[in-house]
Amino acid sequence: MIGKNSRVAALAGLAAFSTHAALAGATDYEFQPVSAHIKNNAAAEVGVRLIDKRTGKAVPGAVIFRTQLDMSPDGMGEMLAIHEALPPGEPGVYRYKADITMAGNWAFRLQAKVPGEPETVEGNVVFTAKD
Ligand SMILES: [Cu+2]
Repeated sequence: MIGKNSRVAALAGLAAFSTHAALAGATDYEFQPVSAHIKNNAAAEVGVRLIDKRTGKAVPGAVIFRTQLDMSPDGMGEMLAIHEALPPGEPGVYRYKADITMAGNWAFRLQAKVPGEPETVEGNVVFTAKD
């Protein structure tokens, strides 16, 4: 029994280390709002800039493969907004057209693959919608 418990402990330690190592890479990047204020209408433009925090520079070429826009900052995490990607413009800036149906604070959650970074980069950017 002692041997089995030791093995479990060793595996748990390895898992903790792996998680830490993964965060060290992905957290070099940050999604920031182009403008934290958006319109409260059916064609609101939601823009994020992906920054490499080590250089302060915008990062082009990221593949954003999962997004969700919800009102979790105002306690309405189940309230979602439909959105679609807009064509690329300024390098390192990723824009979406969103159907915003309520004034207040919206969280834009992203998961992305970034060139040269094996780990998935995640973002959670809060926007405030006003009439
Ligand atoms: Cu709401």
